[in-house]
Amino acid sequence: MGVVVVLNGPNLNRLGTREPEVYGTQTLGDIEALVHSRAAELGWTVETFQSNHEGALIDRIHQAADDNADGIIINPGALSHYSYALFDALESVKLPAVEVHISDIDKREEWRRRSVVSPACVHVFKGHGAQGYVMALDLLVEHVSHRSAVKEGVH
Ligand code: CA2
Repeated sequence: MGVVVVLNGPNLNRLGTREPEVYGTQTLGDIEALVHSRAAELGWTVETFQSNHEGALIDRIHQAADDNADGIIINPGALSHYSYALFDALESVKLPAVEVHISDIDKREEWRRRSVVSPACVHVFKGHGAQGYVMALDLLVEHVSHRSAVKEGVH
């Protein structure tokens, strides 16, 4: 049992409206429903938040730590490519975070290939579409459960 906060950055509220060849046809609501349903299967809870504002995302990361959440899944959108403030926020809270990109950013424009947020994350899923969020949840649950088992001396 645990709590994961799922964060989505700028423009991801527009998913499903344009560029289906890049981002698929699912809306952000569809993706959130998918993650909620996987979390329910695992007996975990998911809290979702989307913002087009860097500061609001940073505040939500701090809140996740203050609420003792177990981990963060984040698709920072284009902020991935330049927001050192988001990197610092993730580093400052020390919660395990998994970064998700719907598209394969390595195969797109040069400027999309680098994420400055990635070094603050335990893993990055790119190019798996909506399923990437489910993969991120599975990995986080595994990561957190393994860490508590090690702490308790169970191997
Ligand atoms: O592939 C991803 O998930 C991205 O994080 C999506 C961001 C993009 O800036 C990143 O480089 C990669 C943008 C997502 C929103 O863009 C839309 C474009 C058209 C229609 C709806 C959303």
